[in-house]
Amino acid sequence: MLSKKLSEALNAQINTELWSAYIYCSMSNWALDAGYEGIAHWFRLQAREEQDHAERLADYIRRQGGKVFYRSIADVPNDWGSPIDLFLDAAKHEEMITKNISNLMQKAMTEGDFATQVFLQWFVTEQVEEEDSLRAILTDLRKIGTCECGCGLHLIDRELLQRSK
Ligand code: OFO
Repeated sequence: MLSKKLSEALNAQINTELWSAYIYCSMSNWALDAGYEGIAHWFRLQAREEQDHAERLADYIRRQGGKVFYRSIADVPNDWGSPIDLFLDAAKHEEMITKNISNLMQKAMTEGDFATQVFLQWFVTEQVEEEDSLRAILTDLRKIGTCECGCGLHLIDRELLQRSK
């Protein structure tokens, strides 16, 4: 059984995950408009992942006797200067999500709620993966920073098109 406080905090995280999905949809849309098919595809899959995260949280709240609430989602940005700006924003966003997950874990520990700690462990691991994959893309983008013909960016875009899940 979830405490009211933890149930509210997990519900807030559902909203943040759906907001993340909304941000990544917007990033995908920007990339499509800018002609980066692979980047658009990568962010579209990322948006789906965030929706899955929200569902995972909702299922857990229900299974623990809590009530799920879907609240309004905040506006998201729609414009970026370049692919590197886009990924820098995404990396910053994921760092913020990691802090949120740590705060949730801290709350569960303070309450001695072991089930929620075990549940949140999956998110802790997931955040390591998400931050790492964004860092890897940013490293590649920085490496081609001096390439003026645009072929490096084209290759990265093609590579991102290969993402399958
Ligand atoms: Fe991108 O992370 Fe959800 O949790």
